[in-house]
Amino acid sequence: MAILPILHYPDARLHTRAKPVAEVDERIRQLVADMAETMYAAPGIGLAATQVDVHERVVVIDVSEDANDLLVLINPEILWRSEERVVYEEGCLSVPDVYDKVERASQVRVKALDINGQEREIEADGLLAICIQHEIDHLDGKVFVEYLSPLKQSRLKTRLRKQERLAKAVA
Ligand code: K1U
Ligand code: ZN
Repeated sequence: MAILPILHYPDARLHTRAKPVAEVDERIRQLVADMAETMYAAPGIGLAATQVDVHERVVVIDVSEDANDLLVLINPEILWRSEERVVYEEGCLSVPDVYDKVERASQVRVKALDINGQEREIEADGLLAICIQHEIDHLDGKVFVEYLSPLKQSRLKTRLRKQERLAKAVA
């Protein structure tokens, strides 16, 4: 297993649309193991392959209190979203130390392959529903800050580019 480097916004590679996984084989199982280790080490409650510069449709999520209930979604598709909406202050491992409110569907039904390549359907609400939508956005090349106002996005980009320059200068 390995901890993988996470891309940081505004890296252009975060806007790549991930391709479907053709076969859930040993290579994908190794990717899932590395992504889970990376998510738990961060720590985070989700991670999409896009964030580790792998542009295939793979997501890991664990919203349990004890971080011991890993959910693996391969080629996830949202089949249904509730009309009811919820606002949550989201974070993102690709946008460190930034939290802001995002409105999303409060419930979703999702179809995905599991780690054995079996098709599963799950219904989710609460933080799991929010996290699933956040991670599928990553696979579609969308970062949560794109839901914020253009002014907030532009200020954030300027601040994060400056931070990245400073970090490189002292490294
Ligand atoms: O996709 C990611 O960048 C992971 C992200 C998932 C997420 C968080 C909140 C709302 C929607 C999606 C994170 O895990 S950010 C870190 C975080 O929320 C957290 C970290 C440790 C303990 C509890 C939460
Ligand atoms: Zn994220």
